[in-house]
Amino acid sequence: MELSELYRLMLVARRIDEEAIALQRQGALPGYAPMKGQEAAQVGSAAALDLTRDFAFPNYRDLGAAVAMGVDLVGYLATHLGVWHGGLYDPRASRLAPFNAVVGGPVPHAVGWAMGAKLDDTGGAAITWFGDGASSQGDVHESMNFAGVYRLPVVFFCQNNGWAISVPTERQVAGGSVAARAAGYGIEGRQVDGNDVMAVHEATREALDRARNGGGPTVIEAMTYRIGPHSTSDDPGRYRTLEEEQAWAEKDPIARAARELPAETVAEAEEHAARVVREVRDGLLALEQRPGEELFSFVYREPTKALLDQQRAWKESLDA
Ligand SMILES: Cc1ncc(C[n+]2csc(CCOP(=O)(O)OP(=O)(O)O)c2C)c(N)n1
Ligand SMILES: [Mg+2]
Repeated sequence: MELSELYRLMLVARRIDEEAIALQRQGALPGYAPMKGQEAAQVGSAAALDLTRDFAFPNYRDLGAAVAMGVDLVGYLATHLGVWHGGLYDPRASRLAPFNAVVGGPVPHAVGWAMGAKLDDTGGAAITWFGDGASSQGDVHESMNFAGVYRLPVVFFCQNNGWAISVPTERQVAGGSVAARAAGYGIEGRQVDGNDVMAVHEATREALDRARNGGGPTVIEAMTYRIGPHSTSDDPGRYRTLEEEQAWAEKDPIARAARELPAETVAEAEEHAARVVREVRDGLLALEQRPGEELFSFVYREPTKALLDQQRAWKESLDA
């Protein structure tokens, strides 16, 4: 994919991200995890997927992946609205699993999917996005080892954004590198400049090709930065310096890509992003509440007695 196209996607992600924060401030969204600064890592990697056969497993901060994969953004952001179990988009059709708020949670899911793809010989690969903090979860180590043993078609894409809420990478990642761990699992590992969208795109394409061709898993560690707060209820001023924030703001992936593009391409992308933002905002605000009854549906195939008791109590409380 060309830089101009990746730029357009990154800018949509940036502007929707800003809009989501504004909607949270207006009370329309209960909470949101901003991804400002990580557009190149997310868009560059997601744009490398083959949506006819690959599948992606994101966490809570991966709006840029949803944008690059062409997911219905009203349906995607409905997850943050908390109106239903996960978003209101179709994960199967879009190839993007509902995002996971469990740190490290999507990683074993991707490995399980990759095991299925290998057994069924589909030729598809899985990708999962997770953070530097998530990389120290047991689930992530077990997943990498399992994928290494079975040589599964999966790309472990770590967005090292410097922080796990208020804990810096150096207190989270022993040995200093997530990519270096890959060697211990007998798989490929590499670090990329996570703010260089073309470099991320190329590295991910290579890793996905290798996975699809039986070459096994890859760990990619994209070095980037979370420019904004951890979430709309976080104040980063309490744990990091303004100098650090300013130094990284200068490496902004969008400004960096814009410097390499003609001014009219940049202006046209801005107009396009503004249009998308209007549509998404109108769509989100028009969403109706889902029936409360759905709180109890789809939890188990056969509802448990405890769940049925809760459902009854809930109904009685409405009648009271
Ligand atoms: C299993 C689990 N433990 C703790 C939390 C609380 N929590 C939410 S985000 C977060 C930090 C994750 O940091 P990182 O993996 O670097 O991702 P980032 O938020 O920086 O994108 C923590 C501890 C959680 N959601 N799930
Ligand atoms: Mg992090």
